[in-house]
Order: sequence, then C-alpha cells, then structure tokens
Amino acid sequence: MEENSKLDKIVDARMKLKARFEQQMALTPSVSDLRPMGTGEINRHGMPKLPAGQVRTEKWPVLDLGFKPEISHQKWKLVIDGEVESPITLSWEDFMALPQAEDVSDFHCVTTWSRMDVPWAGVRFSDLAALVQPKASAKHILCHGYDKYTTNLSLEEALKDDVLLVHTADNKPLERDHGGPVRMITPQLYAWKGSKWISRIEFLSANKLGFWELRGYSNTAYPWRNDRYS
Ligand SMILES: Nc1nc2c(c(=O)[nH]1)N[C@H]1C(S)=C(S)[C@@H](COP(=O)(O)O)O[C@H]1N2
Ligand SMILES: [Mo]
Repeated sequence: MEENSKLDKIVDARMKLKARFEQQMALTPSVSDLRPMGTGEINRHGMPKLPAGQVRTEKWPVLDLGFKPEISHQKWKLVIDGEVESPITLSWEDFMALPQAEDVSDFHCVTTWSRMDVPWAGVRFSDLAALVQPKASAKHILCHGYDKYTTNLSLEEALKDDVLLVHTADNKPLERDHGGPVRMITPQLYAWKGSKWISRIEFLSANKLGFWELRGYSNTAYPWRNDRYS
C-alpha cells in the first residue's frame, strides 16, 4: 500500500514534469525533423536505423579518458542537486529500490560505430528528476563521472523515456569498462552524452558545456543530423 502510493507519486510527478517540457520536447530534432538522415529500416523512434555516417558493429568498443575508476556498490553514491527543491544522495540500495525500467535501444558513438539493439535495465532519468522536483528555473543538466568526466544535456532531451541510468546491459551487470556500476544512456543522441561511472547530476538554469563539448563536440549531438562538431 505504502509502496504503491510512493510509486504513484513518482509517476504523477514524472507526468507533470514531462507536461512542463512538452513544447520544447516537440521541437527536438528526433520529434520534429521530417527527413532524419540515415539508412535502413525505420527504428522505434521513426528514424532510419543507421544514422548518417555510422557503421554497424557487433563488438562494444571501450572509450574513456585513459582510466576506469573502480567503484564498488558500497562506495557508489549518486548526488542529484542544483536547481531542485529536494536534492538527494542515493546509495546503491536506494537506487535499486526505485522503479526499475527495461528497454532495448541503439548506441551511436561519434567515432562512427553503432551498436544495435542493446538490452538495458536501470532507472529512468525522468523518475529521478521527478524525485528531486526541478525548480521552474531548471533547464539543463550537467552529468559528472567518477573519472571527472562531464557532459551536458537539455532537460527536454534528458526527459525522454529511453534515457536511463543503467546497471545492466546484455542481461549482465554493467561491466566496469562500460561505466559500471551505473552509467547513463542517451539512445537518441551520440553516446558521449551518457556519462559512465555516473556520480552526480547537477540541474542548472543556464547551459554549461561538458568535457567534450568544451573541446569542439556538438552541444546538441543529434546523430540523424550528422551533428558531431560545433
Ligand atoms: N565518465 C565517462 N563517461 C563517458 C566517457 C568517458 O570518457 N568518461 N566517454 C564517452 C564517450 S566519448 C562514449 S562514445 C561513450 C563510450 O561508452 P563505452 O566505452 O561503454 O562504449 O561513453 C561516454 N561517456
Ligand atoms: Mo565517443
């Protein structure tokens, strides 16, 4: 009973939050572009399966800043703060007690490889956002990794249903190489927008560029516009 009402509250808050961003979300390229660039059958979002300039891979390459932080479940914490009414710090147990989502989505790296149909499990970003109640001033997020990586997203992109903080990929615990215990995924944007080893989500009123965005990668990172560099 109590569990149910807690869940209802999160779902209700998520719906309200999405309603708040409905108009901006309708203007994002994945919803508004009439001719998304790419080839192949139409994917689950209505775009060609293979975005322009991408090549399908079966392997899963590993990209990082030169080292892979080792974060045990015990040490792992996720801070969600900034322009929110109720900042929180989640432990592994807190995180796993949140509503769990499963999804299958594609992973597009800006270095031109795409790994298709990855089964994921984790927590929806929109549920986490609902939990902390973004203030009216909140428009963007900056995600931080345990390796000091950062990457920025607009809330209308981050709130899409398939943006997850995943702990499971290919039906196995997410490997440390790929950002385990928990990373973010952004299936409708290039994969650098999803921080591995995620440690903090900072809500912001003004856009702030992340690690690669400061070094010439696109702020918006939309694969079906070949939107790689700024
Ligand atoms: N914390 C952190 N997250 C990161 C990166 C990183 O170096 N550090 N690299 C990004 C880039 S450029 C890509 S393409 C993907 C790669 O994820 P993978 O190594 O699991 O393929 O993670 C993104 N997230
Ligand atoms: Mo990348």
